Amino acid sequence: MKASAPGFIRYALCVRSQAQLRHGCAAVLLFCLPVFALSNDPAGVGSARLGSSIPPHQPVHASNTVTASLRQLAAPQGFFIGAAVEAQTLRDDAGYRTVLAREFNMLVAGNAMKFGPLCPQPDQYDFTNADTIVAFAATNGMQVRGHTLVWHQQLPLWLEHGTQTPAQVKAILRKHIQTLVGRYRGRVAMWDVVNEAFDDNGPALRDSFWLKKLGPEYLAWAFQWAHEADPAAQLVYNDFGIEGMNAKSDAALALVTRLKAAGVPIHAVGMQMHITPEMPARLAENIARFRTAGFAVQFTEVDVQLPMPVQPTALAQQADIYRALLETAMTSGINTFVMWGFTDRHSWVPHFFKGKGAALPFDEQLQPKPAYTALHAVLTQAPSRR
Ligand code: 9MR
Repeated sequence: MKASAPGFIRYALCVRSQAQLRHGCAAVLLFCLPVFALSNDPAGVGSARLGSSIPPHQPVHASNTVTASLRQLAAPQGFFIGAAVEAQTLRDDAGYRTVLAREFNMLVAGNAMKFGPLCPQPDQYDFTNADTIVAFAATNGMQVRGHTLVWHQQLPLWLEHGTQTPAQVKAILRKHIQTLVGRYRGRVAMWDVVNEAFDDNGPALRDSFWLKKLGPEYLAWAFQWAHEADPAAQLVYNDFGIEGMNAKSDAALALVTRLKAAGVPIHAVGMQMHITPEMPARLAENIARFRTAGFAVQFTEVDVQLPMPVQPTALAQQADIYRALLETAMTSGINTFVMWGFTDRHSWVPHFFKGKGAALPFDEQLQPKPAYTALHAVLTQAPSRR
């Protein structure tokens, strides 16, 4: 289902309880893979920050061949291939950790850096899960995307249902952004500063908690506060349904262009890319117009959901979409391709879309699917095309 299709709205209505998202403490089991640093600056945010690293020899079996992993193919091309992760899963699932460290050179916290899960009581932050993810990334030579500073979902209940005045809400948001970005300064390369500010189907701004309390100025303030807390971080506007040419992406382009022209530190646009096996309309053309306006473009939450039970023809169709997405990214100047998870063992899709699933390139047994083989082939062939 494309993000703009009516059914996608369901996901906004089905927020899991925040209790489900709070995870307990446990020791972090980490890998110690040898690494080397890249000398280029692929994401344009400073080589010290994004000097990527890969394990030198971690072969993977895909299609009965022994070959390099995705990150081993991506890193020399200055490319970041990433996945969203949950800290509890990192702690509990050794197979998950192994595949993650072997295949990816970028991580994003699926939930651990959201305001509600991080700050269940006023001024009481629990960084356990976020720290777990950032430490795993550092140990395994991976970059971290921060997700997300300002969103209408997963807010702390004390705030969402509180009686704070607009001035107090402004001070709370500023403190939150500066606490979080400040803590990970130098360790989180890029932040989704504002997430999903537009209505599900656009083009109007979402009548969110933030818009109601603060008015549209909250958008510029959030970027400014994040920039103050870490001037080297790449700051991103992230949304769904802005992948193709449509009224919502028109509105997003107009917004980020207006902010940039006003001197707001906004550097990139994240296209989430939660889709069905159908390409967004005129994707390359849409990416090009954001880049022409001066923004880096990233694919930030890629998954391609299928009807369940999954059929071989659907897996082949899904592989074609993953192939086309990565090819489009690599031929459009994009260097960040992050999936919303990597294994069907842990994915939001079956929980939010009845009868849908199998959206990621590894199956529930952590075995590579045709989609993995497709990604691998694109990365293998890419140097000759770039
Ligand atoms: O994957 C996240 C899931 O575990 C949460 O329950 C959900 C809450 O709405 O958020 C999911 O992540 C979302 C992301 O933060 C923003 N874009 C859409 C993602 C999938 O819903």
